[in-house]
Amino acid sequence: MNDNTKNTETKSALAGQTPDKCNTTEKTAQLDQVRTDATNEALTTNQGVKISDNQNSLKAGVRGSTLLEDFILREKITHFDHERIPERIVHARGVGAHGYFQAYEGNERFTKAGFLTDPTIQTPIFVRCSTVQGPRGSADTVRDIRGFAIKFYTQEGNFDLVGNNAPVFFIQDGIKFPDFVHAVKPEPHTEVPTGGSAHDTFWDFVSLVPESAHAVMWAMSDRAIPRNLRSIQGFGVHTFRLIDAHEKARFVKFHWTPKQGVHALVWDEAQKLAGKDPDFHRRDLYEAIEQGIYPEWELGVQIIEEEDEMSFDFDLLDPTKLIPEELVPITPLGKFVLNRNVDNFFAETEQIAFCPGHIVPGIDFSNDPLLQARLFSYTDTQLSRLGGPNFHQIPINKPVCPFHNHQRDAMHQSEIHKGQASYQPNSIDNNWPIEVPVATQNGGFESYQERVDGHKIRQRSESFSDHFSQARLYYQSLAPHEQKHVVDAYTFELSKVKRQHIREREVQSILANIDTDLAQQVGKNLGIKVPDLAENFKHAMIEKSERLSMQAFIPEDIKGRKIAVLIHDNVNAESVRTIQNWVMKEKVIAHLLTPMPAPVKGMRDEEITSDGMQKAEPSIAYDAVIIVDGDNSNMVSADGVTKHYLLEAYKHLKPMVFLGDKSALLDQLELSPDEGTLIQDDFRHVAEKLKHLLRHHRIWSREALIEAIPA
Ligand code: HDE
Repeated sequence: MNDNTKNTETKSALAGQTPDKCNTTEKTAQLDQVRTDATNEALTTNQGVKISDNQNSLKAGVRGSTLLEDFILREKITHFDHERIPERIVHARGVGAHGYFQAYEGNERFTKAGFLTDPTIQTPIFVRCSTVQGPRGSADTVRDIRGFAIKFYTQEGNFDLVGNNAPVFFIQDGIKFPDFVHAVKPEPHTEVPTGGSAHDTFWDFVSLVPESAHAVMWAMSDRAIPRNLRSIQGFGVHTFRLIDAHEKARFVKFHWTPKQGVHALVWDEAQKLAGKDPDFHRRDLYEAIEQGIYPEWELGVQIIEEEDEMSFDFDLLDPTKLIPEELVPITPLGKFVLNRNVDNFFAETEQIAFCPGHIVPGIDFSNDPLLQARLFSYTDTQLSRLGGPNFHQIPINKPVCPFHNHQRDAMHQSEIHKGQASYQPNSIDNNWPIEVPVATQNGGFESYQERVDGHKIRQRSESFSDHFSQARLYYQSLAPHEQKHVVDAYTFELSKVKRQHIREREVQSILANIDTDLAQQVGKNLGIKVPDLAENFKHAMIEKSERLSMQAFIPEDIKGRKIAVLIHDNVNAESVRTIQNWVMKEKVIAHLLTPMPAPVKGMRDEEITSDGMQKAEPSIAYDAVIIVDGDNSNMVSADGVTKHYLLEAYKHLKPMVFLGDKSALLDQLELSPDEGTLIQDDFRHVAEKLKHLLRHHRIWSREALIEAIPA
């Protein structure tokens, strides 16, 4: 028996479980096992030598030069000098969390994968969400597609579902990926801009490559500025296969849908947050999990029988196309929950290594040429990022099931392999480890036996040639306010493009082919004439798909939504208590925000502790604002910070509750009260209405009125 086997037994024993019923506890125990022994208090060098002085280097006299012989100093500084590893070439900025996946009943109809078919198992998972363009230190809220990668530590090996929060991608063939990434990344002569696509090289590339039209439309929509990472949808993008126990294959598209609803920032908020709180998304996810508000998604698949492969007006292998849910509804497979934060960002979030090629029996690939290139790229990139081929031994990447083979040595080898036989077949070590035939229970992996017959050619299939009809389908499926935001986003981004011919090409050759109305609005804003190409439009199989609009994802509750509660001295403490009770019941996150960090006094001299000061916790970080009543109208009306807070929340279309007599304040602010401004004496009378407004996220009807409000 070799060392890996022993490790697995120890892991299972630690978690008090048998290896085939592994759960999150076992993964935690595994990670704990690698922690250094905290019971031994001594500070030591990496060689175990106890250190007597960690404050002073070794010098030739108290005022003398530092001695080269100081091995303690040299070891410490050398290690520090090498603390950083290369960041990911794309998706460098990310945040991760642990959780579990649990399958629903009945999935054996489609797959033999154990973790999808045994509803009694909670499979540990690790999720990492990321932006694509920006470096590690860039802001969270930039306009960008979000990566959404999930590692399932299953009993049959690790399965990585490495998806995005958009269902389509910018290119059809992996050979274009370096070109696309070079175009969107900061420009090489200035290393500007950080985190965004509003610059010449990006728009030069996408206006020359019409296959990008659909994905660019998603990037210009509100999907690309999510409110938080708890409310983004996930998509596997490519067509994959599920294989059942009779080796029957079906094509599938993976989807994961948040229980929290799908919500976005407004553009002004996104830009301000990038400066005021660049860590907004990572902080939000961390704090929600710490507070026991665990985000949850339902994992499902659109299933296409092999005989129906050709029944669409696009190619299932084309990653720039989605299958409207009206044509193929989603079959739910299970749910996953994020319920544990990382202990160490570097060890877990930074060192996790995903690869779309990590699949398990019951799941297989399709011939999507983008997916095929990805199968190579991800393990390859880890060689330079994680320093060699043993990155699977890093705790966060280790499978929880036994793994043995004859791969040996190499950089950062952390196993001590025993025995003489590191080859197969062998008679010295009883031919261990052995191949597992496919036919046995829990058999070995076998690729789906797809029949292949073709010429070796560099050519794109004709079935990949329609680039515009689904971009139009997406635009036409959006709610009017979402369409307006798309127009605004194209206008903003193209306004940052210096070269007129690039702006013109995007509007006249791309947008005019997508939708005349969209092209004309953007063209008008930029002063560009738009040809009417509508006669030549090829139309998608359906005109509109409800589920493409974020409006289709209104959550049932308001768990985890964030409310700013503004209070001043002489506040009505009774109202504060009523709000706090409601907050507990609805499991929302509410912060009592005060003029200064010091506590404020209630009307009866009660002391009320501050959760933060209004200047430091801006309205852009919250979903709604309540200003509490009290014997303090003059003080509130004279507080410029509070007035800015309220104006900004109004401008960002947030539900607002004004308790008590706030007529003077409202007059000063010159706000037109609407369905989203709730004016009441008693919070209990507006609580249900506030909940309704929060579920629907923003007061869209207000948008037409706000242009006049200063930023
Ligand atoms: Fe990636 N991608 N990608 N990608 N991708 C990486 O892998 C690549 C693509 C996605 O949180 C890299 O470990 C190629 C589509 C996510 O660690 C790299 C192609 C989709 C993440 C790489 C694509 C994605 C990555 C960089 C075209 C959505 C972050 C570091 C053939 C379905 C994973 C790394 C994490 C990361 C290559 C296209 C999603 C360089 C060559 C399509 C979520 O290997």
